Amino acid sequence: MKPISLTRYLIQEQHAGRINADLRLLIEVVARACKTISIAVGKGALGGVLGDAGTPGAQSMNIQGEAQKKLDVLSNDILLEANAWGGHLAGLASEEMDHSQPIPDAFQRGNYLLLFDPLDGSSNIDVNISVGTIFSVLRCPDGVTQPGDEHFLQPGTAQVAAGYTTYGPSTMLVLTVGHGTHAFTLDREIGSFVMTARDIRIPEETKEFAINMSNQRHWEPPMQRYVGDLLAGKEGPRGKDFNMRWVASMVADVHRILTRGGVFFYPIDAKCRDKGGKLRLMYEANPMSFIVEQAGGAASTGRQRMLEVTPTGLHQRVPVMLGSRKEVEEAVRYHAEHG
Ligand code: AHM
Ligand code: MG
Repeated sequence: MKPISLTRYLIQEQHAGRINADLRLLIEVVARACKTISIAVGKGALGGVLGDAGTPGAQSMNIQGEAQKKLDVLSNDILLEANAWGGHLAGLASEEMDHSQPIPDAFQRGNYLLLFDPLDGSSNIDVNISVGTIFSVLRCPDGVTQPGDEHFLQPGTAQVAAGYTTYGPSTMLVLTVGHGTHAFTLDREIGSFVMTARDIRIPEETKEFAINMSNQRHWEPPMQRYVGDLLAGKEGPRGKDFNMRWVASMVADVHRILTRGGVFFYPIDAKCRDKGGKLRLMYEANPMSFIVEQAGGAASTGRQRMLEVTPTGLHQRVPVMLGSRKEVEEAVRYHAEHG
């Protein structure tokens, strides 16, 4: 079969009545912005884009109190600029911005809301390890022309599209519009995303898990017991040996899971307990959970299906467990036993 471009795939989805022209064009704009980010990431030190944002002694921080990298700021600007005038959005929200932004009066407005983590895994930028962009698309509530933060607080089940781009050895865009999860590889010579995996299926079972093990002593008891049983291997209650991988870029870890199965965890630990977790519901957990569910996997907080969490804040954090369905269910079972 001749490979098809992202553009052609989106047109086919539109003709099949699964997306409208506005959503198609919105996704095209996001994909174009990701190509620009890919070029900036790819230049690395040659582009003068590595290192921290701000000035020495006056490090730039985001709303989460995290130090921003130059590429965090640049990627945010690229996505904002590209999407502001597209005509398909009513508003945008970013992990790097305190509040959402309605589309200015000077531009044509549309009916969608876009949320993004412009450069996830940015602690990996300076060491040349994969980073990525994650995005989520919601509908703007009827009758709202100037959306505020509260209009973005919709559960993950309300997403109409979600995707991520991973800037690794190759740049890949993984997308769902609610009809399966598909992957597109950037053909750098022709400058277009080409479908390289249709209808990805995550194996239901796995022998590979991803977690930051250095936090082990800070986890809650069910997580301690669950991972303890994985580490016990063949001799333990699980009766099989598990392998571990941790890139510390969620996009790269999730991408591996979509490719060959596995489970990803960022549980609550003593360091992030007050905040509710480390990863963000609206920019990371929800879009990734939609993508994973559409590929036959599962995603949970440990106590609730991720996509059914009612958001209470734009930058809300949650514990995350997602990937191979049966293994996520196993981890959830450990949590249920602890109440
Ligand atoms: P970021 O959005 O500030 O880059 O943080 C999110 C990242 C995830 O990509 C990754 O899974 C996690 O933080 C890594 O955390 P740790 O450094 O604790 O291993
Ligand atoms: Mg992030």
